[in-house]
Amino acid sequence: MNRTRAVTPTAAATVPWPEAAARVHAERGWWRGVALGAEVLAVADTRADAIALVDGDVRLTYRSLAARSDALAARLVDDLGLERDDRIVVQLPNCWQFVVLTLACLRAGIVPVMALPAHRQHEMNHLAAHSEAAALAVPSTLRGFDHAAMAEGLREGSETLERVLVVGADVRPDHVDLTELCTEPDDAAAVRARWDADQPSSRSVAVFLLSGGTTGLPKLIARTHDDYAYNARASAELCGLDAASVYLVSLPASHNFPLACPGILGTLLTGGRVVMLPSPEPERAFATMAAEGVTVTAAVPSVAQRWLAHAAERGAQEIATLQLLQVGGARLADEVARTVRPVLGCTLQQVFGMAEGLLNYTRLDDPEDVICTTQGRPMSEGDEVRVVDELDQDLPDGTPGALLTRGPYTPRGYYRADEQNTRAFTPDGWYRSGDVVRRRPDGNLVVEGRDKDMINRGGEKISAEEVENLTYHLPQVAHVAAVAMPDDTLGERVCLFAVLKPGTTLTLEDVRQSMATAGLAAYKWPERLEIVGELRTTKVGKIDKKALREEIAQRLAAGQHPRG
Ligand code: OOB
Repeated sequence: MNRTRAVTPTAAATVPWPEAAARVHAERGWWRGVALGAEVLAVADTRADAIALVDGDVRLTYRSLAARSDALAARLVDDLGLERDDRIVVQLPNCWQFVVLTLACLRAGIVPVMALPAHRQHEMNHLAAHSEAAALAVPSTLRGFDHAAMAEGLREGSETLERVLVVGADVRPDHVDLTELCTEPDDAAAVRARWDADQPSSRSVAVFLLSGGTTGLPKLIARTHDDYAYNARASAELCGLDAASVYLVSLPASHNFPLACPGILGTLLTGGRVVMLPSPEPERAFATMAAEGVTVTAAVPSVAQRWLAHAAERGAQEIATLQLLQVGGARLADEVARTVRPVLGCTLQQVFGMAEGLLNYTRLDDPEDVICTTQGRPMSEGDEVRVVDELDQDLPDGTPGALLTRGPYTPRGYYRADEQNTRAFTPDGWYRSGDVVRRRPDGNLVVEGRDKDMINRGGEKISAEEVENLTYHLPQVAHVAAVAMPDDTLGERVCLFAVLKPGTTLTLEDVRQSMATAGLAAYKWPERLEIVGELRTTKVGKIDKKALREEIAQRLAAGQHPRG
């Protein structure tokens, strides 16, 4: 390809594990020194005729999935000019092409940046720029939005983006039809041999995940082949997956939870079957679980609640094959947890995880009390967890404090983010999760809250700073604070407190319109605006977000209308 600009090698901007830690991870067998794509293909060889992937009418055997992935890897390089270590921002809905593309990237050592379908110009532009991506993969249109047009706009404004890959009908001549590139090759053995002989290093970056976000723009988390393979493989083992497992993906596939906890990759590493569904809407999710004999799936609490309501009304016959429902991404209320087995007839597993690494799971054979009232305990013997006070002093079990963690699948820093890393990681490599937890004497963690400036809207993470920064673009705004307000269905939504400049007015619609214009993903737009005379501050003069959260919670409880 005719490169207009040299880009940073991923290794140059990735914080590695210290060599001593890496050695332990390898000695303990957590890191296998094998590229993740090769590990999947080794399983595929033993399950060649079994169905690996289902998306509507499309059913791919392991043989076909492997051949298509290797062929796509070759086409990305030979036909499109992509090179090892190039980045590609992947913004696809849950479709079979997502899986083929991800595996192709793992085989060729091209690094997917896992964007969400809900992202818009604001996020996509940042992801492409920060990763210095050479390509984008998008649907042509999705839910009425023209992703291909957005992608073209991004390419025009970018120095690195060369290729736009599109899934869907009517692909423009200057874009690449990804589905066509995913066809089976004439000579599967040849492409297989090519990538077997030319594998990316297991220590290199396999995928970029997005951080839940506390800063102005989303950060990138570089997950290596070694660590991400372990993440998926150990999760699959803990969840009891095997070749008979059928895993339904209805959360956005690019999120760590459905991608590798154990998700798509963990299922493929055990020879099971992955079923892709574009949304968790109960009617279709239940029908799909019935048709495909789904045995395991993942949901965020708000989705689990919709499924519970659906089953309470219509019965759970359709999901009779479902053995395990994983719920995570946000706090599941104990009362709701207790209804899962009686109403859905399956085992509940609580998952408290993060794209940054650490995964906590309740175990399948835990007592009902542990499953329903805790968020589980670390997956790996290699996970280190500390619960500390403001001075980073360890707290005794039972006392809530900030969760710090290190381990074999928790990277030691964000990608290209030296300044943020000094805040988010301790000098000896502990990740400050921003979660406030209590550890029980049995080792299980209970999530009590958080000390990070993030709003968790039904599992979708929103950085208060990102919302505030965009609000400051409005000429009427003098001061602003975005905080979480409680919500029955989603847990939290964004409430904006604003102080206006004298003589001006502002409506919620004005704010949302400006965010639409700025190209911010819609799930981040504020859903309530409170105009106030001043923002309460703490003793040290910082905006007192805790007081604002309490204030809006009280106003909602009292049924009061927004001020302004
Ligand atoms: C998952 O990953 P992220 O990166 O979208 O968000 C991580 C944050 C955690 O730090 C915590 O604040 C919150 O989401 N969270 C939970 C939770 N699970 C995640 N808060 C309370 N209870 C839970 N069960 O959300 C994620 C990644 C892998 C697996 C599952 C979830």
